[in-house]
Amino acid sequence: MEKYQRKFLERVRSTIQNWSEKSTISNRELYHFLHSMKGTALSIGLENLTYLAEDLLEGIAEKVDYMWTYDEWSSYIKPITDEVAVIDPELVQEDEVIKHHEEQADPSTPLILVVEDEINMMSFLKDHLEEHYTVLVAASVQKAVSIFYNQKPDYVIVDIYLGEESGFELLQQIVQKARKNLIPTMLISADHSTDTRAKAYQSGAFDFLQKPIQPPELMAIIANRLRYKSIFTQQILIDELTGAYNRRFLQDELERQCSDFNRTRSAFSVAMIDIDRFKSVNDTYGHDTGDVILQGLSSTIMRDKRNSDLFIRYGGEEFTIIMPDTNSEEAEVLLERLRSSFESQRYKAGQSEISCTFSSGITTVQHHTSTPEQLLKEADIALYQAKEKGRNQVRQYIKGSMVSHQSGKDVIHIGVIDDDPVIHNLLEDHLHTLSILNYNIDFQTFRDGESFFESNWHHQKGKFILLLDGIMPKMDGLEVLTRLREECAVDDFIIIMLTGRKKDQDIVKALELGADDYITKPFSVTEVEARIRRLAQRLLF
Ligand code: GH3
Ligand code: MG
Repeated sequence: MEKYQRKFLERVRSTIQNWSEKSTISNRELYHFLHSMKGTALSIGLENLTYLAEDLLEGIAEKVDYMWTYDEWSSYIKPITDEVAVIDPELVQEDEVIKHHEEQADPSTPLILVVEDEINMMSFLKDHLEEHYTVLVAASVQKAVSIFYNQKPDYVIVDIYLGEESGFELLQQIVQKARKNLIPTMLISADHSTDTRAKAYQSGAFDFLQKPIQPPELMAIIANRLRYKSIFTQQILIDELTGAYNRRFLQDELERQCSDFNRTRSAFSVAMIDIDRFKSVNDTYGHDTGDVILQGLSSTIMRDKRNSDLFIRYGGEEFTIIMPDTNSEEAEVLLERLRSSFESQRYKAGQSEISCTFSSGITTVQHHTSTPEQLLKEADIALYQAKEKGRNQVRQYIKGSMVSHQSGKDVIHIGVIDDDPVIHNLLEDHLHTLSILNYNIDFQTFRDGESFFESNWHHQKGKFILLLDGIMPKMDGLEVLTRLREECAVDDFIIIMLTGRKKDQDIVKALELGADDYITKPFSVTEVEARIRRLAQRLLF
């Protein structure tokens, strides 16, 4: 941490030095200097500077077009220069540095989606919920629907009043899926008339909470629902939408098969199936049509598979088939038959008829040491080779083969756009060694939006996590978001805004423009790391 402090202080000194060489500096420069100090200093253990910067910022907000003379600015920031002069970085103890509580990066932490367009309420809910849960926020119905389908939250809180839109509109769009997947929803509103409450429950909301919200009540309701949901889902082994077995069943069954193999030596095979370009089906025809195709795939396979084969929904549009007593050739014949059968199906999508294909990877047990995890990984490698070779095909896993690093899903790109090099170093040191399952991390930092877009980094294949500073001199965070949305599929991105102010109106704009979350500066790196880890797990499955 000393390293960051030194770098930070060096930069502060050099800015002050540069200013001394000019006759005046703009208010914008001064604002930016203080704002960035406020955002960074606490994260690297220089909390006094954060507090000083915070106080000084308040005094200059109104002087928008003001030019500061040397005497003016140097006396204005004197508390900071005095503080810098007394800091001896060597005296700072490493363990004093992380001020915030450390979160455990546990991907099983429930995910709560908060749909709210009013920033004070949003940050109030987020602060309380984040003590126990991972939280994603959406400020519009459209963004909420997309998070709902892509991130699969465990609980959804919706404000009835969403500016031009209404929470009821959102509920209408997600209620069926929420019921099927046992995702409880809560409506919140200042209007708690009997009519409104009755309408909330009739629309499918499980809970209704009246504003002002009392956190203990909110937390108790959610904890209750999640406990109930978890007991309930533990007992169900069938996926509601497709009728296939669910993932819980998969783990138990694979363990059973592996131990059977150790006794009997009778080969068995495992196939992974993934629908091709399924995202574009959803994007073009809507999620309801997507669901019809998932059900169609399921009924095709249930009809054509052999009785002893076990068909499981692995997650999203990925399925697994366990084929007992089946060698690799037999497995390939079966999967080829299923592939061609699915390919020939037609589904109604509005006025037109569409068809879909899938790709599949197969592995066959050869060693008594095979574990469920290993088998799934092998089938997955073969699956991605099938995708790479052009999709709509079945591939066998060949021992020792690896997915090449350019092949899409095995790389997670983590990018930081922030004009503060100290933030770069700090995040880079912590994040470039981050390991998320078997994925490679590509870590990149950018000083501003312009260099980000020039680099074309965002046009690579794969999934992206982007940490985006809200205020930057050249192209601010909102401009970056707008342009990003025009240029690529933001669904492959998780965008986290880094913001200096908790109740910043720009947060709402950022969320409307496609950001998924925000973190207030100063932040703790461990907290950022935990957040990234959790969101990445969700992005990948
Ligand atoms: P690829 O050929 O590389 O597999 O492309 P893809 O578009 O199928 O892959 P990607 O993983 O990008 O997209 C999968 C999509 O599946 C994203 C998600 O919205 C959608 N999805 C996951 N679960 C469900 C679901 O239960 N219903 C619907 N309708 N869509 C789902
Ligand atoms: Mg797919």
